[in-house]
Amino acid sequence: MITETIPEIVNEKLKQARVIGAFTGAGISAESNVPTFRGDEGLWTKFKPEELANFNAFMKNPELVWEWYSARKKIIHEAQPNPGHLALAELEELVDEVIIVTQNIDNLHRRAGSSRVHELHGNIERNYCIKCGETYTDDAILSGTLPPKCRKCDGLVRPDVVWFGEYLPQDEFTAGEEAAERSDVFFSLGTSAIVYPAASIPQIAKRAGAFLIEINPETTPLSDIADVTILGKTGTILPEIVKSLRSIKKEGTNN
Ligand code: BV8
Ligand code: ZN
Repeated sequence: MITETIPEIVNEKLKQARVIGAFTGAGISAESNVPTFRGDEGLWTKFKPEELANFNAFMKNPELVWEWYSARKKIIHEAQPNPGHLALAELEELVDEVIIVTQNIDNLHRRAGSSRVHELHGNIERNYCIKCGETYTDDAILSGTLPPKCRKCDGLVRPDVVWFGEYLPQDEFTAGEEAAERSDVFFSLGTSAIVYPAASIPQIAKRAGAFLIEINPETTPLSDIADVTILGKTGTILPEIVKSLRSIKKEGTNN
């Protein structure tokens, strides 16, 4: 079902749910003014993410790749969690288990208060030396010249994110698969669902029997298998969903 409003079945499924999973992409951070990847307002529209977020591009032109990442780091440092992130954090008060499996590297789910977050593609606030593995915070490196060099071995320092052609952190991906398999209701929020193997997570949830709810302003390849696709912004729809679940739960306790 593809709709612009929240169908009653969503409230029914959420009321009964014990475990809720949420797979999120750049769209959930769009209302925090963090640009998405493939939208036309994309940060560096002249480049495709695949061209910059890859190891060869980094080795060939570390200055350019670091210009892109330091621009994004500055935007993310200024960014605040938006009502979509906050609604997911609030859901933890209403449901036994809420597990976030995110492709985002902006740390906004944790900053919104979500306590169980699995980062499939790393975290832009972490950096490490490609030679000796020494780790660096943003403060340590953004004040210096780019590309940053390791103070221990003079190796190149890179952001701790998963680039195209690189493997995802196995523990995070396994945790994401397990969350998908255990979820009664599984959300796919603000993602074009085209980057693999991350995009297999909501498919695993559906195959394992979860009720799959997609919230995105446009349809995606996932819309074919989602039980419900709500065409809208997560910053608008998620707070509405959490508000009605809260009142249903309150009624339940009153009578
Ligand atoms: C891998 C971190 C095994 C970095 C990212 C050829 C060679 C090598 C690999 C491949 C290949 N061909 C295909 C592949 C696999 C490749 C892949 O899937 N490519 C895609 C493009 C087809 N995957 C990989 O390479 C992965 N690794 O396969 O390793 C391997 C190993 C060796 C050799 C071969 C294979 C690694 C993928 C991880 C890449 N890293 N990010 C960084 O961020 O800098 S991916 C990047 O895309 C982000 O993580 C992002 O999250 C992710 C997905 O994008 P979305 O989040 O969905 O964002 P997008 O802009 O696309 O969509 C936003 C949506 O939000 C839109 O639908 C929009 O309508 C909506 N929206 C807008 N506003 C709102 C909204 N929604 C709600 N509310 C709003 N207000
Ligand atoms: Zn080093």
